[in-house]
Amino acid sequence: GSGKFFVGGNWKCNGTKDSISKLVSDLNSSKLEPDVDVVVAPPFVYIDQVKNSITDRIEISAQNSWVGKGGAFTGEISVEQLKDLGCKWVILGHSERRHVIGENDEFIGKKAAYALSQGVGVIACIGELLQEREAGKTFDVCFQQLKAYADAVPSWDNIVIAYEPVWAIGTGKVATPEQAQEVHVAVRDWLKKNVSAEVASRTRIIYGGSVNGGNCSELAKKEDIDGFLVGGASLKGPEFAVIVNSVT
Ligand code: G2H
Repeated sequence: GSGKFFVGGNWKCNGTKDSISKLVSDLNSSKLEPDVDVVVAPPFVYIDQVKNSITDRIEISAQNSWVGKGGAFTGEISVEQLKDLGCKWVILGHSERRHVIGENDEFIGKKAAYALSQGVGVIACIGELLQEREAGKTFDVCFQQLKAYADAVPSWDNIVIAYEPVWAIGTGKVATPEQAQEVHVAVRDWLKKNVSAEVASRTRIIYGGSVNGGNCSELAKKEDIDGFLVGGASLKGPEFAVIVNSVT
């Protein structure tokens, strides 16, 4: 794989002050392999609580950010505010934001560029719908989403790509290691042809979609799987630790 193994926990819209306090204490007491970047993405309203109680070993990500500088944008959260709370990362282009909220490629690309301009790393999600996979369009869809990032960002230094096939998200239907590896290789080739060989070899490409403590180690063995973005299984501290420790 490329670079340091990277495991993110995307808590999505889950948790209460109490459940998050328990999760943080479970994470603080779990043994995590040293050679892994570990990141958790709490809901905005709990970021401060988490940052103030979690070990420095684990970095904080937001699940979304506003597309530019803060101001009169009711209900939005700016990158500046995320930085103020100690966030190092933001997840952008998640399928739930693309397909439930309706964010498009161009808007997501602009968000990525703005976050990077403020020094916040981007977990840049891509992935095809089931009907797109069945129509043989998996690579086309992923490449189009990648191109939107590439057109917008000045550098790939602070980007991790998360391949998350939409049919595998929250469904319990994980991609096989071969299915994930096939797309990861294609993404790396795309970067090589369209960005640079250096960016292609250095950029981490992580897999997301129903990763759990039972399926992570087979996936982690694949050459081009450089880590995971974990949803449901990241809400359980001990299971998340198993996934972090699946680094090979
Ligand atoms: C994919 C993933 C985390 P889950 O969205 O981003 O969620 O692991 O629940 O499928």
